[in-house]
Amino acid sequence: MKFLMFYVNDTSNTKVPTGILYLLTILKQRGHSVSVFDNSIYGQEKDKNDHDIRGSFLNFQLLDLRPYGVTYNRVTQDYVDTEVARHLQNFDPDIIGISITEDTSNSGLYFASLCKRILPNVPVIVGGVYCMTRPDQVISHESVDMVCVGEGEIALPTLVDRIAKGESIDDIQNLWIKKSDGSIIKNPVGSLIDLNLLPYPDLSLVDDRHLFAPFAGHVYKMTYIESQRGCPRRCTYCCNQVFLNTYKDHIKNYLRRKNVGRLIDEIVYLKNEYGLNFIQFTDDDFLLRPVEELVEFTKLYKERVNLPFWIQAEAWHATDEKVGLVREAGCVSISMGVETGSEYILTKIMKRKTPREKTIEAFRIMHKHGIRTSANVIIGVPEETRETIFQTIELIRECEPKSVNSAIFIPYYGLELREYAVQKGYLDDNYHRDLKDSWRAVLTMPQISNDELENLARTFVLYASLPKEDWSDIEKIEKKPDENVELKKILENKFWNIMLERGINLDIPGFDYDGFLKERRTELSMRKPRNSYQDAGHVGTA
Ligand code: B12
Ligand code: SF4
Repeated sequence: MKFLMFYVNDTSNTKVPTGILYLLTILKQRGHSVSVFDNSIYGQEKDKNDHDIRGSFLNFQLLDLRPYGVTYNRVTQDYVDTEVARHLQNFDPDIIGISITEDTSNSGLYFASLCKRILPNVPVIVGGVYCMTRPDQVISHESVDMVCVGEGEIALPTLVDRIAKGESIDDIQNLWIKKSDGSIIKNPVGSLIDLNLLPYPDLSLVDDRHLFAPFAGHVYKMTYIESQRGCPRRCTYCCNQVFLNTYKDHIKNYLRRKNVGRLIDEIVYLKNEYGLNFIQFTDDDFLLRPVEELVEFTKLYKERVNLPFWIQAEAWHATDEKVGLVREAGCVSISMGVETGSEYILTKIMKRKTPREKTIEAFRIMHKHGIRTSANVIIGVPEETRETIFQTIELIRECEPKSVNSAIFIPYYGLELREYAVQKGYLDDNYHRDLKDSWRAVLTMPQISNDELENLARTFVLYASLPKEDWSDIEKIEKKPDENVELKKILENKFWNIMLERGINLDIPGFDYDGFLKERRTELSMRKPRNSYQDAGHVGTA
């Protein structure tokens, strides 16, 4: 069978989409022919993409990725539509899959309509996290035939195999199926996949621009590795709630991890096959692994992989012993959710159980081990006030991370905090996240306006990093940015000097940066030009 997958990614937020790759690799291994239509490379939303906005929030220094071949074509929707039609004609798929998040669901469903217009008899299946929160909305779309309401690694290959054999597909777990009379079969979610049984992702299936990404001031050739899936906690603003609710009948098996030996084999394979020189783990909390496993991981990773890597961790598990182990293995940077400095917001609104002292201690430990740290905060949750935001600023000042990511709360479907916002009248029950809202505050709360929230998000890192004597000037650029352009430049310069001194960027000792770029340039010079359209270029993030 020929399976075509749409990777709907309008913001050109690159990096390898792990889940989709698992699905395609499994299908390919089963003898099916697979192809990807990836709209990341068209840069349709490039005037205001996440990278640029986060760069303007001073979350990191923007880097020019063009020398590494990471360029995009700024094109119109008509152009993309023609490309889709050409792809459909050339590949002539038997089944079409579309992967969406809430933000990209409008685009994804637009592609579904386009496919149906061109190939009306080819079934369309839609999957991705949004389908776990609003399967009814997705299946009701006239161009959608099936929705994957859970993990896809068993459901999708079963579907494709059965269609190939002409067998019934009506009882496949995790799938909702629309029948010709319009009725819908809603199969329950089945058991969770054992991560050890997954194939090594076939990175050749995605455009190699997804592999060249910036980190802390340099570009590396990297991929995401999923060593663990799930999180045991239930913070009210986090997508893990969606997964836990979806799999409420399988909760005991929800949090899974790959065996260390299996994990190392996969990384060694990917390193050798694709010439990777950096690894990022997607795990929500890499340090959840018990110490014995981290000891084994450290030994094998050093011996067999020996590449710098980045993880995310939760303060509870960032103990001296665990941080020391991953540091020894080659971990250069840890990203940690600090979220808020307000005790009330933390415990009552976010329902997070990590006390502020624990967070401060975790940063102290990570710095002691020479790890570059990055702190993530969320502002604008229900009941947030200017005062609670300044409590967060104070906490960040105490933690002294090397970089700070300030985000505004997004009320995605399926989150407890969204329900709360609706109940309190802060959010319209029909609110649906769209990319046009990127980095916008969307709740309507009496105690703080959205303008104030957005202005604070934009200046958050200045408040959190510059000496307090600068705060009155920061307030001027927070409140009247247009009238204080020069002042903004001066403060931003001062900020970069402080952060560069503190270590926002990182030179990995012994890494041959010049050699790597030269090698990439040679590789690119031997390639045929990608196409004749305007090369808009791209700046990326760390
Ligand atoms: C790594 C990551 C990225 C990477 C890779 C993206 C990717 N698609 O893999 C990058 C940096 C590119 C990225 C970008 C974005 N991300 Co992101 N990302 C993640 C993260 C941390 C892990 C994703 C992952 O690997 N999960 C594990 C895999 C196995 O699960 P999965 O991708 O959902 O796929 C499984 C199923 O959903 C299903 N499935 C998926 N697609 C399809 C398609 C078909 C046909 C079928 C049958 C099944 C199926 O099968 C897969 C295997 O089981 C998640 C959080 C999380 N824990 O999931 C956020 C998350 C998915 N991202 C999110 C968002 C918002 C975005 C962006 C919109 C951000 C932006 N404004 O640019 C873009 C959109 C990109 C896109 N179109 O996917 C949100 C989505 C929220 C929501 N409710 O919709 C999440 C949940 C985080 C959050 N804030 O809550 N992201
Ligand atoms: S600890 Fe992190 S990953 Fe886990 S539920 Fe809370 S926010 Fe989500």
